[in-house]
Amino acid sequence: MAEEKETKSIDQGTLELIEKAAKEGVNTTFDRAESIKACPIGSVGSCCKHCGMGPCRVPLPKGKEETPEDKKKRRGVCGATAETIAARNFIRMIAGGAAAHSDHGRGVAELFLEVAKGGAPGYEIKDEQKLLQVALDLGVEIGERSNNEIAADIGRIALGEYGKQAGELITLRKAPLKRQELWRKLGVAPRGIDREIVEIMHRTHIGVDQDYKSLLKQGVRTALADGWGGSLMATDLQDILFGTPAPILGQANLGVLEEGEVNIIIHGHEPLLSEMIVTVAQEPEMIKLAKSKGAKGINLSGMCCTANEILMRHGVPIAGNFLQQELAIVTGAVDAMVVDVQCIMQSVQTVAECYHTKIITTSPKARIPGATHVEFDEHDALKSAREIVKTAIENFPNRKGNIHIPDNKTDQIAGFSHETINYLLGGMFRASYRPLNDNIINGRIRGVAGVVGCNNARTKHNEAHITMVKELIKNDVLVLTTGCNAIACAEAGLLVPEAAKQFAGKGLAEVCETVGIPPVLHMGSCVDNSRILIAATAMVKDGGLGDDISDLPVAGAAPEWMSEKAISIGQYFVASGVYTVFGVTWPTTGSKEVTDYLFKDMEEMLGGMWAFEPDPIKAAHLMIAHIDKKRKALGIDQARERVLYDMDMRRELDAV
Ligand code: BF8
Repeated sequence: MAEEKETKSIDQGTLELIEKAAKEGVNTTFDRAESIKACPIGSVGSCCKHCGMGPCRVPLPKGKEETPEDKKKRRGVCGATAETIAARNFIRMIAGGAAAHSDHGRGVAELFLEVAKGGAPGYEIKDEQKLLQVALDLGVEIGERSNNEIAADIGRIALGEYGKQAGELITLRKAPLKRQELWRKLGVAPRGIDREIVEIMHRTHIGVDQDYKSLLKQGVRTALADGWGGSLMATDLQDILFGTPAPILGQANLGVLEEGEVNIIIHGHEPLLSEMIVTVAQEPEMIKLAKSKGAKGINLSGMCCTANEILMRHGVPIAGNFLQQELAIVTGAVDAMVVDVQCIMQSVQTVAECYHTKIITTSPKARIPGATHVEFDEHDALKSAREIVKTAIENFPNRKGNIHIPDNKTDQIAGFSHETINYLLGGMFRASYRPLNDNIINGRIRGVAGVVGCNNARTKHNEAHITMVKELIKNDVLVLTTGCNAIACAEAGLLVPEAAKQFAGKGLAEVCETVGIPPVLHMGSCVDNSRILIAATAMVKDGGLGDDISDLPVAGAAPEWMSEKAISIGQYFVASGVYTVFGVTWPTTGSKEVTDYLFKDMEEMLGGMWAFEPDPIKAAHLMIAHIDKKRKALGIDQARERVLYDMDMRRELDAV
């Protein structure tokens, strides 16, 4: 039993709850991952189910090299080759991911416009400085106009970007100039967000685009529409409405649940409703009501990316990441789990039925049979939030008594938006990335890695995340994190400044100590990967590290990815010039041509490319090798060999 437990998570509390679930006969994702085998043909992209003549399976020949004769036979009923099939499947994943992020962005833009027009009481513009910055980015007149007038124009322009038919997305202009030119030259600058996603669905319909290179190019265009379009707008508009994150102390892991309080977990992705729940849970009438039911108070916590959103802005604790969602309910202490969209397992409802937990769905786009539905109305968001919090409080007396909350929680410092990093490094009046660039040039920091993405029930929970991140920081690579990787890092104690001394290499530790930052910087949720793009652009603009993102000593990774969103993110990292390594499994290995194109040819085209390596240590070293390659190309590889830096040497390096 002990051995079996060991294979499922590196986190003690998670293991305790897996065991509790087993004892109580509760089926979880960990059980299903064992009983359901992934289809070996579909998982490598060799199954086409896009029409009623299929599904057509076109597997590689078993146990031998593929011959030209074999290749001829690997076709679907319509004649589509294994390459076409793998590329179609891959870019449909991009379409799914880009749609999820961008539809989230659209929802934010709609609310934003309503707020500007005064139609969404309870919301307000919290970050005026960012409002003005975004106005400048989008070419909105500022002059003597009120914030609401400016915001209304921003909202209209942002919404217009979704349905735009021609030209290119305005926010592409935030990328380095050289990168923008490259996208234009390659014909991958997205026109409108919805248009690119729809075009993937069209091109991958039977009998349309049957050239894998052409299909993959549309994948690039659509992913760019996500990263530099829908996701970027979601982040920017959320910052204006809810505040741009700044460093904040919080806690993480299942131990944040409180036995004596009403526990409400907010799970999903969009902060529109969760922001209101945060407000309502602090209202004296709600606390009074909770006490009248025998609770000491109300304890809010988050799960998955909603958790990151409300942590970054309010310090609300995080109960867990993707693979911990059912286990939170297994504690027996969750009175309500409020969900909106994305990464919510349908089984939270079946697990909840074994305890007393109420699952409350809130989005008209995402219903779960058996759950309570309280539809979020942005025109009266406080009313929706109050109804939800009341439902949770009234459920407190229904607990069944079989409660176990693991005794594990860690401190974390989150809130590292691009603006915050800029400020921390350079100060209010000379905010810049200069000290980061300088420390990369002088070799104290070897490079920067964006490590992001999901958990995957096919691998040991959090293991690849933590192994990779520790290996990177040990080798003086500063890590920027988002999504479920950020939560894993928080749970492992990597998001506090003291972690630098304990886990980072000497150079990185020195810089972290001087600036007072952790070696791993939590930048937010998955849509906030756009913050990493902006940080990379700021590094380029600050000078000394080349003139495009592809020149920077940086790399990206998603060691435990599973969602389509992760594929879209990876593709926009690659298309932005970043070498990007994924773990677990790779969805195109059924076609050598398609895989080679992604892993090799894309570097020639875009300066960034995909790689696949399930071993997190090896993957970290692929990233480090790439970082070193870039250092060499920049002529700063020698700097790392210097041991002591006197002032003259520093000045010399500053002048590079
Ligand atoms: O958007 S990292 S499991 S929660 S998909 Fe989902 Fe993956 Fe977590 Fe957030 Ni992102």
